[in-house]
Amino acid sequence: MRETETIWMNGEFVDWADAKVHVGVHGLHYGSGVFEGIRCYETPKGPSVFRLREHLTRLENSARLLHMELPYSGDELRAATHELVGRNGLPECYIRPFAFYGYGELGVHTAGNPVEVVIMSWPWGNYLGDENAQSGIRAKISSWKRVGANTIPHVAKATGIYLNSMLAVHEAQRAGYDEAILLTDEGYVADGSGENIFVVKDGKITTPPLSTSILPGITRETVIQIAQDLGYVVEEANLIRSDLYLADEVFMTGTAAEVTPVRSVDDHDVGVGPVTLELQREYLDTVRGQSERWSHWLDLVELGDGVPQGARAEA
Ligand code: PPE
Repeated sequence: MRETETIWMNGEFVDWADAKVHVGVHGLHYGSGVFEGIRCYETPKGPSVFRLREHLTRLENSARLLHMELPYSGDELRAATHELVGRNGLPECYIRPFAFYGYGELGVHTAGNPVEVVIMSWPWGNYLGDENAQSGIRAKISSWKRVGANTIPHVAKATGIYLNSMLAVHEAQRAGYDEAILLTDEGYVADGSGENIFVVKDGKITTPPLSTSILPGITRETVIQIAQDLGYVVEEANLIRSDLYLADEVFMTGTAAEVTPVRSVDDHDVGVGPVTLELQREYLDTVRGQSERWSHWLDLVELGDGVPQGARAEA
């Protein structure tokens, strides 16, 4: 992780090195936290956080699903995010808001523990590797099943749930693959360890529905809208592993992974295809403010006086 200047921690900016917690925090022992992954991109109008409000709404929903009361409103977290990006001075960065039960009582029940909230930002390239974003990744179906909807609410981006992803990606990489694809207990395709999945077959695009225990990805929803706008038919439907093997194209989406082609699944070559590359190009144009149609998704970072940073730099 590349360190930056400052971290927003419980309402204050602290130096990167000082953003510490005690080893007794509840979240560390039981994975009782919720988080977000967001990206800020450089656009012609200045640094712009992509779909910040949607990410903060998902953070609030994740907290609600855990009966966790966030001590800050979405507007406060949005302002803090803007200020953090401005202070760290990085026009392109990854942003990680994170809320967890802090120090107070140990024991699985969370009573007696304050909710702590932090926001970090740092530079982060493509999750699956910048080269893989062009040439595609090799994926493997995991022997670990995606946690079911009645095990942990998968709609929540909760920290503890990521043990499921960690086990899957470790297994895949130990076997020489780049990324894991998890199936549900029933055998339907769910998501990658940190990405949603799409299949292209005969010009039609299909992605698993929310009922397959996926995280409701904001990039997933973004790519569905962009694809429909380009005239593609996009369907949310159950997929089985053979659909991946026989696909014309497979790709993954995520804030960190952006749009990444999958070139093989379990050694069945799929190849990197034109639909994936077109959607990847359109997605990157959109997040970097090159597409008027979707400019409402860009949340321009403003400095304290309300002047967008880019405008100030030009002045
Ligand atoms: N599924 C999972 C399991 C997941 O973790 C992510 C995000 C997605 C789908 C895509 O969601 P969205 O980013 O809203 O399009 N994974 C984050 C990286 C996880 C990590 O910290 O590592 C991310 O992309 O930020």
